[in-house]
Amino acid sequence: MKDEITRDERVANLKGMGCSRKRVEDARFTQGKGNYVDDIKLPGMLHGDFVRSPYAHARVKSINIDAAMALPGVVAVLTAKDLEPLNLHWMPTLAGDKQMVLADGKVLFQGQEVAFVVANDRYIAADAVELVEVDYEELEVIVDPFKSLQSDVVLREDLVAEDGSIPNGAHGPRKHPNHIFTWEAGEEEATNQVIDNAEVVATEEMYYHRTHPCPLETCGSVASMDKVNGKLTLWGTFQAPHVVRTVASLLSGIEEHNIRVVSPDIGGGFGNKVGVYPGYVCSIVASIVTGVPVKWVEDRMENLMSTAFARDYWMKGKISATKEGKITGLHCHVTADHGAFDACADPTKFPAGFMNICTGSYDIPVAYLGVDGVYTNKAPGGVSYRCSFRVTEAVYFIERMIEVLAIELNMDPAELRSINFIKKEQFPYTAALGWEYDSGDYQTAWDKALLAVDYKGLRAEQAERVEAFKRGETRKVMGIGLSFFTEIVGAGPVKNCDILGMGMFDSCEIRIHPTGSAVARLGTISQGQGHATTFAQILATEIGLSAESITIEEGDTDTAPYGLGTYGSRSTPVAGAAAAMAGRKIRAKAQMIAAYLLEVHDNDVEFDVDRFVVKGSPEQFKTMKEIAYAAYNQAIPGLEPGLEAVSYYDPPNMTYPFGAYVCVMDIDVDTGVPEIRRFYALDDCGTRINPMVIEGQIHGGLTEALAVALGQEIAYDDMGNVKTATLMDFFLPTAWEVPNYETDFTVTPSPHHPIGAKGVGESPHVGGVPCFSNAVQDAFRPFGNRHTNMPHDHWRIWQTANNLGMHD
Ligand code: MCN
Ligand code: CUM
Repeated sequence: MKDEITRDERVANLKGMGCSRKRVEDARFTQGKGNYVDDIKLPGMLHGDFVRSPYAHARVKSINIDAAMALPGVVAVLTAKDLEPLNLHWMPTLAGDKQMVLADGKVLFQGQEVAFVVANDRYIAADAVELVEVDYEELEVIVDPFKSLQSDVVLREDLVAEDGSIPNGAHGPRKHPNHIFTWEAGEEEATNQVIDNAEVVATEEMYYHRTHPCPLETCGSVASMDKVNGKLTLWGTFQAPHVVRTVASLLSGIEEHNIRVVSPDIGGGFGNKVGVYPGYVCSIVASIVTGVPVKWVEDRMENLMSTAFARDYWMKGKISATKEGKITGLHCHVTADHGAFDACADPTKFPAGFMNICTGSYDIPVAYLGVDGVYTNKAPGGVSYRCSFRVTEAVYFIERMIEVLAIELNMDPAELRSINFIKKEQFPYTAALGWEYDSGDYQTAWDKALLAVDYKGLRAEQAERVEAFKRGETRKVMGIGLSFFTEIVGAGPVKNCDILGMGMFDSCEIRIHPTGSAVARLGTISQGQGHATTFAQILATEIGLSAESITIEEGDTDTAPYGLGTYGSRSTPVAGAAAAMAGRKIRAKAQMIAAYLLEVHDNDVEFDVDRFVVKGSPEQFKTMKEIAYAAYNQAIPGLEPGLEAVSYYDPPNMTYPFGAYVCVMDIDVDTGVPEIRRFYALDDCGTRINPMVIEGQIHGGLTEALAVALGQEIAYDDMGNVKTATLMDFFLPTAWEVPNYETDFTVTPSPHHPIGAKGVGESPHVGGVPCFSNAVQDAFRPFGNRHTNMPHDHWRIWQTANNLGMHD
């Protein structure tokens, strides 16, 4: 048989890996056809709303619901007392702690859930919230973790024994009633010895402020308990729907097969939707109590005040080096403010996430990390926000320490990085704090980045600008922000990583239809990352059917195979690998079918783009479409009918994407306004599945990095009031603030991933925050700046200039 199109055309038709295929989901999203939680409307559905605490710390003396219940349209008002008989007034957190679902005797942060009002519509519910009378007795508020560890005020009375002793927490002994855990990695004594005897030592303290992912769609759920068939259906903003099903079953006692959890379209997650919130539990209980569906959707203020925050890390570092700039040791201590309940979303064995990647991209012989988790009167949550489990903190820490060391050594910070990079031939590289980096070529990426921006030229220009400033010819200073990051994504080997005991594998199930199209279901869930587009591309290349004819489904636990969900940029490293492996199973069966049809031995056919050909005789072939049909209409000896496969993939290691970023900034010292002149981002995420989607991820992550570095903050006053709970106060960048990003790449495949791909979703944020911050700090370096804390908003930048005497 002669082919009508060329091989290149056949490859192009597949729209497989490497192709900038347009996002298939966007036709729906851009035409108002998305289906989000709040779009779900069920017959007879009721609406829930929370009474929340105005105080950050108070005893709840009484709750009077009479007036609220008397309001027409109010169906129920739930308090902790109602949940207690069901043992649902508290719930387990992902970090091994427990959290009040509704205030049980006291409140511990402003905005904490106190009562749940259920009414015929959202407006009545909101009115009734105002009618619930709560009698509070204010208690002393602690918002400073250092003070918390010194205070006589016990925040979590439930965690102190009657004799006053302090029982162990989920992560071992606790030093104080307000202490959560101590977590250590590396060798402290050996590190101290090296640092004490070093030629050069730089020390610095830095605060990575509290912030919030703030997805445009807030969190919400709709619960529907069908009492006739005993089935609970829960729609919600879940980044890990299967885990929610298991937890819901364990908590409620409803058998797991009777629970269906669905994540419909999600309007941005960014980590905010990993945690389990009281609203989810209350909507379930309310549906069980009332017998009709109950919806709960939070508003913007509720989202910013009470759901998963990010960061809030006080970091203290010491780094030592030789006079020539070779780093010899690194010591890091963190005081981690986890708020009122430890509800961080980390793999169980890692209470401070992967903070122990804080040796960064550098070959550091000895290191130590100690983290102390502390309770305060702030919202619980933690970790989330494009972070890869605290990797933003780790990279910010090391990239600031490098800059400070460069000042100490009076050396160029780009050169200092070069001197210390882990070298290409050292991979796989075992870092001092335990991780095995899979692959990397840092120097090549760095050289490419520095060349692209003409780094030398920029430094010369900066030096001239400093002189001009000193001569009084300009009021603008120039900063060159550098960052080189190594990410750790793809949790992760089941032997190391679990969430609530569930090993962190992931899954893909493929069903090929007789006409050669397919549906594939995965254990992950897109929140905007474009999985429907990109997973189909992996499968297209692996099984030889066009991506256009492969439907991707995620998020419905009744149909998708069990998976651990989407966060920590794990979808590509784990579910992407499962997709490739399932695709290969399809291919293996297809090979047998092809051989049968072509009347040759199995080993005499080979895969070629979209078909199996007889080796050495390319005119003899069967396309995957033909093979799919044969799988259903031919009786093939020794083979079952049909063409399906499933893979549960336990990755042998995580993947370690990396990148080199440069930001050039001009700062007006009189207004404190930074102007980003240039931003160059080189990312290496191994094999690239869809370059356009990758670029979109990078633009998004960089913009969120800009936000965090230059102004975004969840700030509290001493009374524990949240000062930034609206978008008037909480900085979300718009097109106005966002510069033009130049993206670039190198490709260093992961050696253990079936298609060599690493994750990328969180990389730009992880590398971006230190890059923007370093740009601000570098602008002031020639005037004596060493370190100033983020967020670098206009006021703080102005203050920096002022403190350096630049307004005199
Ligand atoms: N990709 C690719 N080639 C690679 C790696 C990734 O083409 N080598 C593509 C993937 O196919 C996928 C996207 O890039 O379409 C992101 O993949 P990956 O890095 O595996 O990350 P996840 O899909 O697991 O997404 C999670 C990550 C996280 S943890 C946060 S936080 C974040 C982020 O994604 N939240 C987002 N990006 C987001 N983007 C949007 N629009 N919305 C969010 O909530
Ligand atoms: Cu850490 S934010 Mo993402 O992992 O969902």
